[in-house]
Amino acid sequence: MKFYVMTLFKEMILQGVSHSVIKRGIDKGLLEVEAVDIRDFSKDKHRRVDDYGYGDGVGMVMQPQPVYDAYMSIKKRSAEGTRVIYMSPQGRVFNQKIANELANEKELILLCGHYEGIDKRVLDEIGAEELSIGDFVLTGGELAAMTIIDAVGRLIPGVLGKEESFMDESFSDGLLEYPQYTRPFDFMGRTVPEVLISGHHKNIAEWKRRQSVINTLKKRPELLEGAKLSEEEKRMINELKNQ
Ligand code: 4GT
Repeated sequence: MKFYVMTLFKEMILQGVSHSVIKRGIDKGLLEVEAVDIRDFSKDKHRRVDDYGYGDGVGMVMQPQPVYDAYMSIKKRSAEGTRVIYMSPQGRVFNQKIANELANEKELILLCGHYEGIDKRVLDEIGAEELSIGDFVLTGGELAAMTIIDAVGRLIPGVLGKEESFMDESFSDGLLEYPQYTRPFDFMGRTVPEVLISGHHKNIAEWKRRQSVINTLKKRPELLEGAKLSEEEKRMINELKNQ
């Protein structure tokens, strides 16, 4: 999968994808991230890409022409129908379901704004969809774009190792993870739950599932609405709720 990132801060994007799992995905040829500097498309002698907002003149807005020209430079060499996603707090709020949906795309163009944002006319002209990573304000879209690349990139087959992708199946049913433990068995008098060292695989699987349900009920009860639960698990939740 290829991500084009339109940005004023290429180094931030390239640095952000040069570690760990995503870097390995790139090295294996499964992922590609190309950062395109919007400033390279400025026609201004000082390479400016922003100007005062119309109206009260408060705040700086990114001008349409450099964004349009940067987009066209990508469009002519990208796959037909490639979606353009403008990272914006006004967008649909990103979640695992959207990550799965985006992982089916061959290529994506992620557009990052700065200052007060980008002139609305160019967003309309290039058919940009808006996507938010949560209800808070950032100084630029780059951290949001990097979040999308990370969450979507790790879903591309082969990007995660065998062990890592096995682990992942537990969030896909809409529950939070169970708690994790590693050596030593005793850390400052706190020991690991006995079932985990029992070697009894069926009991371990049941314990993990139960812990996931308990964790979700305690920390994010609203997630249980959309979770895939057995009749027994539904009974268990009602019991826990009444305790
Ligand atoms: C928040 C988000 C985002 C911003 C988010 C345009 C100028 C938007 C600055 C940018 N803030 N981008 N994608 N919650 N700020 O996703």
